[in-house]
Amino acid sequence: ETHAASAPDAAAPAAETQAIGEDVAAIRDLILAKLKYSVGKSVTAASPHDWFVATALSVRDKVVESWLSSIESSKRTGRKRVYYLSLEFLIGRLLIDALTNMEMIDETRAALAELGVDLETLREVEDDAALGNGGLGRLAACFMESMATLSIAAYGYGIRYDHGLFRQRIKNGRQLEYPEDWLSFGNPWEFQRPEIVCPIGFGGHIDTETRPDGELRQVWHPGETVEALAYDTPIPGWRGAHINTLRLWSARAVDPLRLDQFNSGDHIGALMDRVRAESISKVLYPGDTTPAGQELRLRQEFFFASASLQDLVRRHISLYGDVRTLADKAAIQLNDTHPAIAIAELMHILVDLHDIPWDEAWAITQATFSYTNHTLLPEALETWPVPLMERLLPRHMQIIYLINALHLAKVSGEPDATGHRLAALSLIDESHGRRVRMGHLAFLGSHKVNGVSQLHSDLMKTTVFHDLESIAPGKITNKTNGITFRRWLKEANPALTSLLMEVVGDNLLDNAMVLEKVAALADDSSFQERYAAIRRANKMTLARLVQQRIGVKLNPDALFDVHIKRIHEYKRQVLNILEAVAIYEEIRAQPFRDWIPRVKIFAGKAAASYTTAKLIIQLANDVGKVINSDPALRGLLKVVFLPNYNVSLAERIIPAADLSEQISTAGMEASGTGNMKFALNGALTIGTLDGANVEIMEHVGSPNIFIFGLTADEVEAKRSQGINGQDAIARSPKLSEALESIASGVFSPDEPHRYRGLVDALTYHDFFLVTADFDAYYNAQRAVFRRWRDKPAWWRSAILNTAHMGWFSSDRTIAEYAEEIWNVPVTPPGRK
Ligand code: F55
Repeated sequence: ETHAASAPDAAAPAAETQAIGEDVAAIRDLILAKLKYSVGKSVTAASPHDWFVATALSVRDKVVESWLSSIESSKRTGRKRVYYLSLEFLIGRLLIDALTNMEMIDETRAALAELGVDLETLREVEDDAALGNGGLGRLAACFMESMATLSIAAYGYGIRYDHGLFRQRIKNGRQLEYPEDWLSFGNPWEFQRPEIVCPIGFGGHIDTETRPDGELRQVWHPGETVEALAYDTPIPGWRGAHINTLRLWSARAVDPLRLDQFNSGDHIGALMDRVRAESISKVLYPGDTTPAGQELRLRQEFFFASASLQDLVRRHISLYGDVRTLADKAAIQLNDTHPAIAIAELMHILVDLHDIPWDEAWAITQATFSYTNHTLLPEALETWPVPLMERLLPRHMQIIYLINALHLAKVSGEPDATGHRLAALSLIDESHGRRVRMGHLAFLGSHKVNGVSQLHSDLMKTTVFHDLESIAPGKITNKTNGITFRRWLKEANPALTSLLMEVVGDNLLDNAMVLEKVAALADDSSFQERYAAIRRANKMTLARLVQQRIGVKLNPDALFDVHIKRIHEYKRQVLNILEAVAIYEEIRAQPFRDWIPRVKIFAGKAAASYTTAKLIIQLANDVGKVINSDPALRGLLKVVFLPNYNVSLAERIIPAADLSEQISTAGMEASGTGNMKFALNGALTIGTLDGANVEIMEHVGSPNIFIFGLTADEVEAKRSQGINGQDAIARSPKLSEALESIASGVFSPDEPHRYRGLVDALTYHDFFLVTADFDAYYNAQRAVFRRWRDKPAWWRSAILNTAHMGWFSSDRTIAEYAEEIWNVPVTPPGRK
């Protein structure tokens, strides 16, 4: 050691190797000890899963070491804490993530190799934590990582679902849903906290009592109580400098056996109560965009909001002794409206349990909360029927009425306070039965409200929040989404990351903006070659996976054109399929033109109840089946649908993509985050001017992205003239032919009319403007082909995409939330 310090040039490498050698031996011994004493297996009997658990527990030890210091230091410094409330955390796998952030991955790989174990095998046996539907849940996971990276004292609060998002299988081209069971082999990352138990009430009645000071107090006596049990998972930030806690709640019946009832003979009744209580955390609601609207969902929302608020208020009081300083020491971020009932719960806690006067309680609440909106789709805005709220949460419904009365009283004095305006501003929607507007509640109870891309935040002000914005100008701000580069660059694409680090230095993951330095090499042919070789290798790996999973052989030199995300009409997978069908017919007509070999890759889940989305999955599979087996194509076009899209599959697909499909109807995709993952890894985007695509274009430069189609304004104008597709179809022979072959059963010979309804809808009622955008999309795809033929031009564009994506790091997004919404300091990571 001393020798290395005095003679750094010659001796340093040897000393470093020796240090690593010692680390490797220590890690190897720790893994062996975990295998023996914590897993209870010998080296000879251990399965890959046993090795995974032993390795996870060994890195967890290092994580815990730092975790306890982080908790201690947050306490000592009295730092303001951030609470991220989300019904979803779409985490995926944690082994490689923890090893990466603790900077132990190379040593651990070597230690396992000494034991004859391959780290990549262990990576694959970990179940994804799929506690989310899509972008909203994945954003929460990226934010947890960036908050730790920036040393923000943050807690994630959510539900520990026994079953995450359903597993998807494809049978005869159709989606089947199977229960997901991520906990069946145990979860080595979490710590149960049996001492942290919060009682959660439902139903019952309210008594009015007189306080000693003569004031009245409302006392809620719930008719039913469920317990929330805490499970903590440490979330390490980059370089392990700071570790935060993800606290997930599991529901338990108050007295699981109710021996009195058992003894009195009603054991069925006792078990029913137990099942009812514990069903709250059984399963993630699988609808994205459309809210579920069922009682169980409202019970989930209140269960976790109440547990989290009780927990953080208790922590605040134990640290600072007075609940009235909450807003100085806590910022609570609502991930969409799903946890918005927390606003009424905090008012209940402050007013009913701590005797704080209403106005003061409301000021504390507004100063503490902020709300992120993720969608403008009217059918996706969460509302709850007043009668359901009155039955399940009678006191909270009273509180909401009072918030509304005071709010409407304030605005009704203004000169423009028409009945129409007051109806638009009210917390209660009276238009189809009386319903509580959770977006309005979240807006009123927060000091800041944000959208997730510039376009989306702008549209919030002119559409759903127009009236509310007028009474609180400046409350709506923009926080364009981001992604964590640790997972979506280093862990998913280690080879590319190493190449980039050679250019920009090894602080790439500390400060993503250094990526800009790569732009200087965009035309460097030897750099282009190395960049392209990495893509080629990633495509080979993906091709092997596709062969294994669905038995289709892919040509790694083909253009990999990728469309992966939840299946939804607004995301327009149908537009992409139509282009595939059009090209299929052209290749058959002129098989010997110089076609560009291309693979269309689809993946994504449809909500089980979303019939049209499921039909779109079937269409993709049916089209693939015909195209992939047509010898006339000589392999020039393949269409594959990869089943069971999830985080870990995305990590395989994205680094192998040449083209990224981001083709939503403009104005409908709030942001998108997959778009960022692709562009960072150097896929070119074909996309509409929607969500964050607009900002991606501004950063990567319009020559390096293929933008097409109607803008959000044009979509609005077009819709106001009618959404009949007949004119667009009549004007486009390629589109009419493609629609005709789908409608006539070319791809569904066993049931020729299977897609009649779908084609009729596009023809007569094309709300998502697929037909209106078809020609523009088709032409944009031809521009992609022309770029692909010019290989130096293609790789130049790809490299410039990577180079200019630094701004989309979730570290940047979180730094903006910290500064402009939470008022907490950030400490960027750096080399120790
Ligand atoms: C889940 C449950 C309900 Cl009830 C409603 C919506 C969802 C959901 O998953 N929404 C979702 O993923 N929204 C997406 O959020 C992303 C992160 O902000 C955006 O990038 C994306 O545009 C948006 O659709």
